[in-house]
Amino acid sequence: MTVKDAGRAARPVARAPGKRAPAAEPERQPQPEPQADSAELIQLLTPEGERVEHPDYPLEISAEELRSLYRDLVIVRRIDFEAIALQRQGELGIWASLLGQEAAQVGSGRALTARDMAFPTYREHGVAWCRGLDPAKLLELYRGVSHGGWDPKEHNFHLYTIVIGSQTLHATGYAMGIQRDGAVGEDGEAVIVYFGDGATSQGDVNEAFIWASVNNAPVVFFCQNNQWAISEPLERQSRVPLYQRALGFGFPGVRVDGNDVLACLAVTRKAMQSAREGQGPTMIEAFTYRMGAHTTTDDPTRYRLSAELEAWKLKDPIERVKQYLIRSEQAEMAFFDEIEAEAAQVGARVRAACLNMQDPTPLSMFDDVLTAETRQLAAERAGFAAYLESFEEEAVR
Ligand SMILES: Cc1ncc(C[n+]2csc(CCOP(=O)(O)OP(=O)(O)O)c2C)c(N)n1
Ligand SMILES: [Mg+2]
Repeated sequence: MTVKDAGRAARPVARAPGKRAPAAEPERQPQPEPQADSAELIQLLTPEGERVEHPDYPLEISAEELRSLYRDLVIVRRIDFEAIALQRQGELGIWASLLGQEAAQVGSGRALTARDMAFPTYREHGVAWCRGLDPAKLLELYRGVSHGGWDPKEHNFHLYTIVIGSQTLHATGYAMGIQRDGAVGEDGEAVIVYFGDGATSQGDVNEAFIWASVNNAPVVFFCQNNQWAISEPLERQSRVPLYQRALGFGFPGVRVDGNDVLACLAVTRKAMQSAREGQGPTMIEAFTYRMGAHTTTDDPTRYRLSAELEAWKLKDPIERVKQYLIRSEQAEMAFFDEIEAEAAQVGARVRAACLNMQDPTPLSMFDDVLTAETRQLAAERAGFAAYLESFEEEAVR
């Protein structure tokens, strides 16, 4: 199905009041809005909850699987709400909300096999859930009681990465490792790496595209285009739709409705299978919207219009699955109540876990820095220990 994503009003380029345009910026002739062409958006479930077919992405899905996806979507939204509330109450230092991006994350996350490896940014709480990571682990990082340390091998879910786009290189290197281990082919494994629309402007991401392409690496580049990189709108990142970037690097790019969990599942499944079989990388642009603030320290009302938010509310990723389940009689009303109750329980568990987290001892920050301690690290540890002891002496005096 072809959906035109036309109609996005061109936004004026924001400049601080009184600031002159940089002299180096050339005068531009008016150009068409880069994202407003009739790019094909792959969709299997409309915002109204109608199932539609796509010839390239046939998807057989049982009622049970559908209900299970709905459960994931509701639970991850609940975890997110709980974390935002905890931050507001001073229990977390900061939180990066996934609100609006649940379908992109659950759809792609559920397309992975246990052996596939996922490399997230800092917002992939829904993917973490699908991989089986305890959500409390994510909160440890945002509470500042750990450096984000979980064992990536335990759930094949790598550590959160704050340095924008750098994980695309890690993922590509990992994928090249899979190749060299001979784990590509029938029953092969592959890598998925998540990044944002803003990240596509980073050198690291472009280098990763080149490496992955020329090495035919088994990696899927999953870009959640949530339309914003903090306060920078998409049109400040690209003059072409993001998925078309892949073509210039020599591998396929597809744009999927990022608020459609079924389309995200089908498109990611196909791309991962192709990577596992040795057919190289794919870029998936999940066209979605960041419904909340960039993080809890951000105020989006300062740079974007509420009308935009209102338009995206109508495309809610959870509501359309609910409507479809009801309409196609694949769930009773009691099911939705059960899921609500379960989500509330998960939320309560995450909250309790957060409140029970112990502060680490200051010296523990030197642990796990390197596999073997160097003289320099030992000296830094000793210096810091002496510094801490000086407070005790002061207290005695
Ligand atoms: C290399 C680097 N530059 C700048 C930042 C600051 N920063 C944090 S998030 C962000 C925006 C990222 O936007 P996008 O890639 O669209 O991801 P989103 O947050 O929208 O999911 C920036 C610039 C950073 N963390 N790392
Ligand atoms: Mg973004």
